[in-house]
Amino acid sequence: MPPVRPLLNPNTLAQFVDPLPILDVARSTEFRPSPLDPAVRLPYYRFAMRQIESKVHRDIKPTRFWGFGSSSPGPTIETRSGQGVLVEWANELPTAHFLPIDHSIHGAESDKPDVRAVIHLHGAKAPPESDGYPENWSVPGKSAVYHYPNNQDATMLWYHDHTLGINRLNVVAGLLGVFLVRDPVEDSLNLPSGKHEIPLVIYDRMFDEQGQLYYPVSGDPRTPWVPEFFGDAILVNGKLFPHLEVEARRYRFRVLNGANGRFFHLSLSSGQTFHQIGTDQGLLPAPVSLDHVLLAPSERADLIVDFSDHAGEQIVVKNDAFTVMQFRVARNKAKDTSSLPSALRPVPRISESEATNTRTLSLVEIDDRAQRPITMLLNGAHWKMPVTENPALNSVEIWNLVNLTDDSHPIHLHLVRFQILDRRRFEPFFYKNEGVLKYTGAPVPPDPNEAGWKDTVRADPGMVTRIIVRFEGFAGRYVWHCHILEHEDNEMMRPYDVVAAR
Ligand SMILES: [Cu+2]
Repeated sequence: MPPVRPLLNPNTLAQFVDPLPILDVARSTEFRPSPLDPAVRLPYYRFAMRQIESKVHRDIKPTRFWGFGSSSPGPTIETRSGQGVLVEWANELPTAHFLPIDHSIHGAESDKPDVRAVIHLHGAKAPPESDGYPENWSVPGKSAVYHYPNNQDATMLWYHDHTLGINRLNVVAGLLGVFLVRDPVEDSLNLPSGKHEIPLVIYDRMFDEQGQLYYPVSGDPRTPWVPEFFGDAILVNGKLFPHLEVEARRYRFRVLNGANGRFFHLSLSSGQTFHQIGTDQGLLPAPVSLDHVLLAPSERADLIVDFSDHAGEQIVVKNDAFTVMQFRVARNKAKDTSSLPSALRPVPRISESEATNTRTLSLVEIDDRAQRPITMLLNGAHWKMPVTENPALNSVEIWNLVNLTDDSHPIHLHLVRFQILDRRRFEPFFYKNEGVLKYTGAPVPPDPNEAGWKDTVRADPGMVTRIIVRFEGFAGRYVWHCHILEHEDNEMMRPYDVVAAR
């Protein structure tokens, strides 16, 4: 076993000594022809993945990351619905990886280059050749130009690495960033905007005493993969325990859980409620009042927090008992002309009668004799097996996600948005033995803040989670997978085909 480097204990650090970084918005400096119509010229961005150094805390030495340009998270891309953009994802990383690759994992065998990257724009309705298929990786010195048409509602998307077999390591290294789509419905709502609208990208990491990223390994050097990664240092926009000076007024926070495996359960130390106005794929029908928000990896919450009754207070964002960051509210009440409308955007329910197919798909964990996880599978199938999910373009399907494991898995489908129908307790042993679903509880409707368009759903243990999906946008090959990146890397991902009508 390699010696474990002495690790940093974040609880020994002073809190709230660093200001929250506000992520830069990328500026396009040129226009290039659209691949769909050369007469149309689209904003073109070049995002170079590079090894950088960044200070995560005043009292920690600079940390090596892999970022975009000079930052991790990378710059935010902002565009409007229907306004396509071109992004060149350029791999300018070094040729050696600094996190432990498991060469026994599919797609990361020793004959593959250590450093590979392919960027997926999570939640984008993008053509298959621009979706960042996990096998379409580039090595250092190469790049890929992707076209995002953005024919979709206003929401917060995010870009991150998706490379087969090493995705979990590339994301921990820092390859992630925010992508905002805006539209006229959002414009008409008069929500807090400009400096009063702030993306918060939250994820957990581990550091050694030298301030360098640490990623744990199993006890077996031949198979260093670990089934989950939970860091004890929670970063927001790349800082540990940051603070943000806010005015005593309403703010809009675009929150992303960018963690590999940690679920965040966030609240405010003031005990105040806040409103969720949007989810993964855009605005909810109406604001939902909450005192906690639960976010699985890759889920987004669009939140309105009103500090107007808290002038002069210091409010801590908590993840259960743990400290995430601090808001310092100014002493004087601020003028606030923004609004929190009672109606946001209608979300017409997809009727179950529209579904032409129902798929029952199990989530399975395979353990060794010591009950240590070896791999995770979707419906018992490995990545390399033939495609089994092949919905027709524009058809509606219901997917029953049958969770036979003890964990909650955030399941993400590329290309599409969907609605959650319900979750229902069932008898896992009977299903394993007989292959028949025997329900032991009544269907539980989605939480109020899940009642919008989603692209990731918590499939809770012991439950059948039903989603309804219209497969629209493009035909071609995509993937669906668990967004716990350790699971995804170790087989909990499958290709799927959207099939055009003949
Ligand atoms: Cu999983």
